[in-house]
Amino acid sequence: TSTTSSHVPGPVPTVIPTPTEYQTLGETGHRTLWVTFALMVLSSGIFALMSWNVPTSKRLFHVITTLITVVASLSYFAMATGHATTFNCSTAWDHHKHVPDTSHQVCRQVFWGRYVDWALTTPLLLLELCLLAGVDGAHTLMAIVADVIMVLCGLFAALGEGGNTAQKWGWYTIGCFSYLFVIWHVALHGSRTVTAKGRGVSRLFTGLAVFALLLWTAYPIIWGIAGGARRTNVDTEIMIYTVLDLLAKPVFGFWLLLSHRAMPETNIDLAGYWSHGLATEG
Ligand code: RET
Repeated sequence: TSTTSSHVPGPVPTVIPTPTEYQTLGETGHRTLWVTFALMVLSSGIFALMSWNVPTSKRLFHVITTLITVVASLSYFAMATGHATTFNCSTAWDHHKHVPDTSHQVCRQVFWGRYVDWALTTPLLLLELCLLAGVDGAHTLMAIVADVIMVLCGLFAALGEGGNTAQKWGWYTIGCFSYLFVIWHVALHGSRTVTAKGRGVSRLFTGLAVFALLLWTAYPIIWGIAGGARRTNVDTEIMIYTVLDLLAKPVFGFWLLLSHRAMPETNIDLAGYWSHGLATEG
């Protein structure tokens, strides 16, 4: 006699598959990723060329600005070729009744490459603002650490439980508090220290800082609507982030480097630091 269950008479167990709705990028989103990659590469090339006639000791802002668009180029290359992405699946959400909709699940495409990009480039953007304003190292470092925590919170929120969970919105909330800490540090200390650098630098810092503040604040709003509540399709999300990224990186960079060229008092002399390290007291 056989002992395998296939010989046991009775009802055949059946698995009822949960219908799945995939929210993924389409042709428009895909093309947008490639175009953004090309624009980031082009900007990197122009930024590198802009440092051509600048002595190495005065290239700090050029180096940081170029690095920012180089990292963005890598991130967009990864996303355009289908890397740095995954699907986050959860039970669907009924937006009218505000309850889970158990009839199907939703798997939304998450481009985690963005968070790798942001974790590297937003600290560099903050560093530029702090260097421009003359913010001390301690406060610059605190702002940068809070900024990295902010981005990691966004990553955990994006990759954690997919539905409208306390976990997801908890990470998001912690991220928003970290962001407030960043603004507090850069705006408060920056506006205090920049006055010593004169009117021109003050005006430039204020312009760049307000521009950055408006743009940066759009990111958590878009995140909440698109990645968080899943109220837009993936292509729309890609296009909005592209506009923000182009303004926050290449446009910000051109503004900074062109103004910097016309304002010798924005130069930062690292020569002493490179050759002697930081001085000790006493
Ligand atoms: C997240 C979600 C968690 C809460 C907050 C966020 C803020 C993100 C920001 C991103 C800025 C990106 C930039 C990219 C440059 O190209 C992570 C979306 C507050 C501020 C400037």
